[in-house]
Amino acid sequence: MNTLSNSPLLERQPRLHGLYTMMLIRAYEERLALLQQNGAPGTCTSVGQEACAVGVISTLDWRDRIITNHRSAAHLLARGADPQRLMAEVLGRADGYCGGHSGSLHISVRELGVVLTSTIVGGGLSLAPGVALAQRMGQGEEGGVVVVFFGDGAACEGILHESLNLAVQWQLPLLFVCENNQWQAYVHRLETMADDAIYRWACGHGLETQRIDGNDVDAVSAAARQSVAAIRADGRPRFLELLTYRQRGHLEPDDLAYVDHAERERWLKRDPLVLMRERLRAEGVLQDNDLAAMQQQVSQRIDAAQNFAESSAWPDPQQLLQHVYA
Ligand SMILES: Cc1ncc(C[n+]2csc(CCOP(=O)(O)OP(=O)(O)O)c2C)c(N)n1
Ligand SMILES: [Mg+2]
Repeated sequence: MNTLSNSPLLERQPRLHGLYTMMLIRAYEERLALLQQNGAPGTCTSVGQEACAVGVISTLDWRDRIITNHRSAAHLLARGADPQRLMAEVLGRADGYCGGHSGSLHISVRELGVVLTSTIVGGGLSLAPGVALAQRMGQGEEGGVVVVFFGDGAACEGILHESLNLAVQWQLPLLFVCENNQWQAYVHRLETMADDAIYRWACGHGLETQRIDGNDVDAVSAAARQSVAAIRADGRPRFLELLTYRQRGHLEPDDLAYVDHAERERWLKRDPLVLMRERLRAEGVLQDNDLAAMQQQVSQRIDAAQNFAESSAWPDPQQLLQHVYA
């Protein structure tokens, strides 16, 4: 997980650690957005959705595997990815996790159990039952759970129902996590769904489902902990719909001209970082000086990540086809 060996405070307090990880994700994403506005390769950020990644992934252990999507950075950082190697990858540099060959959209990190990133919308859903079947057939660690993250747009594809059906039929240890962030690229979700309660669609296949406030990291982690424990106990799939909001554009730069600003304002008032920060303050867990120290450490790590990434070499052209053919 994140290297916080010099921060005993965070180690003592898992919820402070969660807030710290959300701050790290936010700062990483905002730095990348800035770099993209200045010509760096494009990526989709998950600003506003940090509580989903941190809430779910904080309940996993090293037996578990993750399948992510085009908003992959939050999932990777919550899993403990090094921001330096992640940023190097996104900038296409040799020191990145995949040697600069994948960018943010196709990254996989074996040592973190991040099996793949699918930028094909719904692609992760099509592969997740296979990964979970391999797990069930003994190819992973005993008791491991597979988690697939996908969006509300992916949920509108027929593949969701094929995956749900197979997961139930084959009794797969698979947690479906739908991050319903209200947007499907430049289309609002209510324009594409006759029934906007995605969690109910999974009920039809016989899964236990929950719809959770995805901006409340405590609520997300409680639901995920319960779901993961249930999957470990009976080997059957579960489904979570996390209601959240994509604060930035689909890609950078994006002037958000198509966005309903009143709706956006309502969601910004429920920013997941602010919610958690104020709750921990009210509980007396977080003091102002702790927050300042956390913010300073986050800023230093993001500056270091940018320096590392920008000074990393470009990949050797001779290795262009490495890992392309088996
Ligand atoms: C099969 C496919 N169709 C279209 C696209 C273009 N596309 C990329 S992201 C996206 C929207 C996906 O919406 P959602 O699943 O809600 O994820 P979010 O972007 O909100 O995280 C679309 C249409 C794609 N990558 N793959
Ligand atoms: Mg969406």
